[in-house]
Amino acid sequence: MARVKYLFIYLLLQSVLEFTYGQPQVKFFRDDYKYLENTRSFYKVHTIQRTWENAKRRCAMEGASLFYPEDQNEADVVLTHLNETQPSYPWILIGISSKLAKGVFKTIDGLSVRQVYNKWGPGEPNDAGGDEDCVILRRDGTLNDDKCSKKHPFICKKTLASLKWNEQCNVPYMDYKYNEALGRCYKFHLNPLNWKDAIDACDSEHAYLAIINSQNEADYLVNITAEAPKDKVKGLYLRGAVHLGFSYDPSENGWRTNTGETLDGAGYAVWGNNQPDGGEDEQCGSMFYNGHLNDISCEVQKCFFICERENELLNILSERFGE
Ligand SMILES: [Ca+2]
Ligand SMILES: [Ca+2]
Ligand SMILES: [Ca+2]
Repeated sequence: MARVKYLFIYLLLQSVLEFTYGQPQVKFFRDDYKYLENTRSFYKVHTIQRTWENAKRRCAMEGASLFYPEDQNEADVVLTHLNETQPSYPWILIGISSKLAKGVFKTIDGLSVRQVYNKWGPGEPNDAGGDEDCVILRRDGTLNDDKCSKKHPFICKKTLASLKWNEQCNVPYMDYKYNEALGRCYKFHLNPLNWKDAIDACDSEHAYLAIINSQNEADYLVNITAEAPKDKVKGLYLRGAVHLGFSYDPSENGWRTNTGETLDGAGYAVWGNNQPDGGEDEQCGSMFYNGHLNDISCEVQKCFFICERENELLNILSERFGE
């Protein structure tokens, strides 16, 4: 039995070490991205349709970029992949636009369209109505300029060469920090968002808006908040609080974490002075920089926020070694 156990641990360590040292061999970005060897890149077909700007932002939030074909080969490979996964989509948005200068089509990384795949459809780009600055790739492989305000499916792309692996947190995002005592990873987001958008931002990193489950965790979140270079962030946003994963649930007539627990049940319910104080205007959750809870608007105020993530692999390891 002991030998079987050690063999298992050995194999497990082996897989950890591959992640750590074997980066070029590890062809994994996220489980929702498909690796295509032919272009040595990962792709995700997004089925929630978005405007061009929103699509670009969503890909960036996932640590990727809005796809455009670099050449005929990539156009062929990705259209084949699209055919196999979403055969009903007539076209997708791609990372080429003329938003900066009318008629001058550039990729999101600043290349002229002439330097990349640029097989326009007949008569395109025609700038119909003087209002077509965002490019779509049709199923037949031709490009068309279309209105940027229209929502379409799109693809995010990550090259293998640009992939960096955060070995401690088992994610492709280097800014997640592992806390050994808590067995969790956290990221303090320095781009202020409203509560709902913060949920989305954590979700795009396969994490969730942090939930405090103990005084220790509260202390740690206070620490990383104190250490974050917040003063460098200019602009209009609410200072003094960070969004957390809880909100008011009218059907329960009480506060619940985003996993559905009461605050006491989750393990931490220390409110700030006179909080909650916002009534119907403040039905989402945040934490003052000192760790005390505060109700906050779900959509009005932008704040910093913290994402939390469990590290499945490390959990397995600690379970196995701890038994
Ligand atoms: Ca057009
Ligand atoms: Ca937690
Ligand atoms: Ca409040």
